[in-house]
Amino acid sequence: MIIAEGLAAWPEDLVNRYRELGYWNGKTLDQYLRESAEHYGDKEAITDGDVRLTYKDLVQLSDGLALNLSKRGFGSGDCLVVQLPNCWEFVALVYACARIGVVPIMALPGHRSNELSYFVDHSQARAIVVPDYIKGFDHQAMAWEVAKRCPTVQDVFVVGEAVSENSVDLRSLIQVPEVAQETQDILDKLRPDSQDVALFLLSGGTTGLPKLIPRSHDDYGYNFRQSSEVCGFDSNTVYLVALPASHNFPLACPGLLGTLYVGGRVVMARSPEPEYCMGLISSERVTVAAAVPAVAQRWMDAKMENPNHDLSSLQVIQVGGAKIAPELARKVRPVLGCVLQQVFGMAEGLLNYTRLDDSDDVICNTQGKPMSPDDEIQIVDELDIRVSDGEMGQLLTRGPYTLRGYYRAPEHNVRSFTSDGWYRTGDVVRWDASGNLVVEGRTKDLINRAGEKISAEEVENLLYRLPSVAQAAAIALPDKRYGERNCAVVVLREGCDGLTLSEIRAAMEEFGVAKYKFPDQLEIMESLPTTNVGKIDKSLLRKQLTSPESPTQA
Ligand code: OOB
Repeated sequence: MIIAEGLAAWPEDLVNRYRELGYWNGKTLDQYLRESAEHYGDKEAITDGDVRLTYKDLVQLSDGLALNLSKRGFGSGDCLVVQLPNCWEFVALVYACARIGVVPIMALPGHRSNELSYFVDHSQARAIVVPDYIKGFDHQAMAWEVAKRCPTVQDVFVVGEAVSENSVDLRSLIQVPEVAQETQDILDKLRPDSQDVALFLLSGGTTGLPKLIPRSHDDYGYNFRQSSEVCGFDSNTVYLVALPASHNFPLACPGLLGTLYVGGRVVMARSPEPEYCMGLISSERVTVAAAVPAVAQRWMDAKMENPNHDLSSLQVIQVGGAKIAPELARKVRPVLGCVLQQVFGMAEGLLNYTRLDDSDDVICNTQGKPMSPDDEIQIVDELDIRVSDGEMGQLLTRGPYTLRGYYRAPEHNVRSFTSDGWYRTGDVVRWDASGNLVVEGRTKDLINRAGEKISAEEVENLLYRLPSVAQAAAIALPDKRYGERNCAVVVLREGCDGLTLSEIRAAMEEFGVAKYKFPDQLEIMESLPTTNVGKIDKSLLRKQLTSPESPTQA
């Protein structure tokens, strides 16, 4: 598969500019790890339960894996769908892929056969990497089901104890290579170009299934380097990965890649569960953790319930993925005893951070400002005309780490980008007097459920697969726990007996859809309101369903 054919490149003058300014420095992701190992070789890089790896260990193990992958025929431009929980093997795999130009597609542990087959088909992936089980779910069996449907898949790699005969035990490939110099020589010849795609992130898509976001070594390297700088990361940083590591936020904002770049230590948490994470923060002396607002809220509740948790090492909690309510933001310092940093980012690129030394007012009430002097921002109205200063409008952006097009998605790209390359974020924002952005809403039709983005259209398409559904709308309703919940509003076909939420959820399970996309609530109506152009009027529906008179508000 020649990836370059499906990519939209940055214009040449900008490529030159980003290079001259040193944003793009010609390094591949694995080179950053190698450089850290030169300075901090014997220092602990990763803590994952009982496993503690030094920088030297991590370099050697990922080189061993790179060598073994290349012996199995994987090389430049080959894609792998990676679905792993937070574990040291995930990190070794990311660096191993970077070393030889193999491109991981960062699937989430929650994805199911429906999503995985789509990623494989779209990227022509040659392998799928899964754990054996998570919470009783057999990922290996699912990977094989997908592999049977998708002829490009040649291997299923498994991390875990229960590796079946036809799968390959990934751990058996992660070895320290025997002759170091020989290995280096072989691998150096296989190193990709820094402009090549290093990995594919997934968009929080508004249409159908998520789009693939190509991130090059050059642009992603700048993403985590500049983030580390803005966030004050250094070799004393101990960073907790509590959100799924395949998300941009914990991966590279500054995330685990940014921590390893500065010689810090990464602590892998299997879940964001409050008691477990509080325990890790105190036993590992974690200094920085990243959370979505729903997780931050649960951590704060846990700390208030059990004030004995020792969080004295914690200096910063980064919160992003969805807007944190100012009231919750104000409680962070008194409850957790650390600084809050708001992160308004997107897998597509642009990252905004409140700065650590901003006033409490800015930290609690804004979503920060762009991290790069070369991030370009425009706030426009529906006609793409700039609004006046301080007015709300749609956020458009370009810059040294913001994509120019989704992978192999020309039709979608026409809608998501202006003709001169601005990415339409779908967020409605304004500049506040302090020079920071405030997120006020969005134009994109999705449900932001605890930071996971669910495309309304995708949910609707799934609902239409049910024989009893005549009309369907998926809408976001406010939710105490998740920030937003996914509400399915349905008109039934004449003569059908009815439909329940559990029937919908069972059908979606049958379709092989990720659980986080299942509706949380069902409303059956006689008809759906429409706008004057005949589209379902979702804002009216939302109003009806959230009004105090609504029966669902009881
Ligand atoms: C992060 O990335 P995605 O790709 O899952 O979602 C991006 C979208 C943004 O366009 C915005 O709608 C929303 O998530 N969002 C926020 C926010 N952070 C993200 N809305 C309000 N306030 C915030 N702080 O979510 C992501 C990627 C990198 C770092 C952090 C978050």
